[in-house]
Amino acid sequence: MSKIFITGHKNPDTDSICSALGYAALKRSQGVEAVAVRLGSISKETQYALDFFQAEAPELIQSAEAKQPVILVDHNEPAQSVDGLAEAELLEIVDHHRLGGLNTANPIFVHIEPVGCTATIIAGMFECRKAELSKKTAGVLLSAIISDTVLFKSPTCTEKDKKTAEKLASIAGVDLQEYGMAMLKAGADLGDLTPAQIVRTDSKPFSFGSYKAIVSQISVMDTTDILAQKNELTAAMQELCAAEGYDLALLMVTDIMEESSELVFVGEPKQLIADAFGKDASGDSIYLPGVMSRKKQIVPQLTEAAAKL
Ligand SMILES: [Mn+2]
Repeated sequence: MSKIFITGHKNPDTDSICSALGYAALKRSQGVEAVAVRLGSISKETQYALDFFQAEAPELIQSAEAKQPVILVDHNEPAQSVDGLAEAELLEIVDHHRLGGLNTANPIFVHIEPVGCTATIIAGMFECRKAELSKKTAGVLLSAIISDTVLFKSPTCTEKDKKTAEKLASIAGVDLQEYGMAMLKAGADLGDLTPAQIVRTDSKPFSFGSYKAIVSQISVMDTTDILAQKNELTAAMQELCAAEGYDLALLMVTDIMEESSELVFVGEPKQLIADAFGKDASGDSIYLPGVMSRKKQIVPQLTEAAAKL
């Protein structure tokens, strides 16, 4: 069998990159030929984590060849996965998202658990398989947990994520709060990102009933600067819908400090957004206090509203 590719989702976030690296390290420690790959560019936050722990970024691939053995981490929806997945040989899924319509020819290993981060599951696998966790891998997995749980502030965060992060921080030799804030700050630096890049960086496609939507998220320490560009952002979102055939584009502008999101949107039906969040959605954005999680506080609400529309 050729080398197994372990990949996170398209437009990879820190969990998708770091869980792929961590799971590949675990597999290799068990004598399995596996390599982490990625389906898109590395974000500033992820780059900060990789640099800090001197880890190499996974190799970028465009698609999977037929029969290529593949393991999916941090996602399971084919629309978010590697092109060519249907013809590849899917071996395993390790994830913490909703199930999203995958069919397989053969029985496969699946570990899906509703915790805050895929890396939490993978750190647990190191423990139960009695594999040695290096400082580098511990740091990389820790970074994913900090990112996905927004340093434990996200409602997706569980006690298990926290406990795991504490253990990983002590192996990696970092102060959890200090390193965590520094990493989140690096990721929240918009720098020279254009509106088109902001909209595409951390974005995932979904189907809500018969509607095709793309839901993006950008997390910042202060939303003032980014919301000042709302018109440019909505223009970029209109373009994205036209180019890729989405009915709706939504962008969560998440304020890490305030623990809230401004949900910016374009497209139709706006009624779907109004119903999902119980707000007047006739404009181009709504304010959602306490909302930080796409997976738990945006996608299920839209899914449910679409079923009733
Ligand atoms: Mn994740």
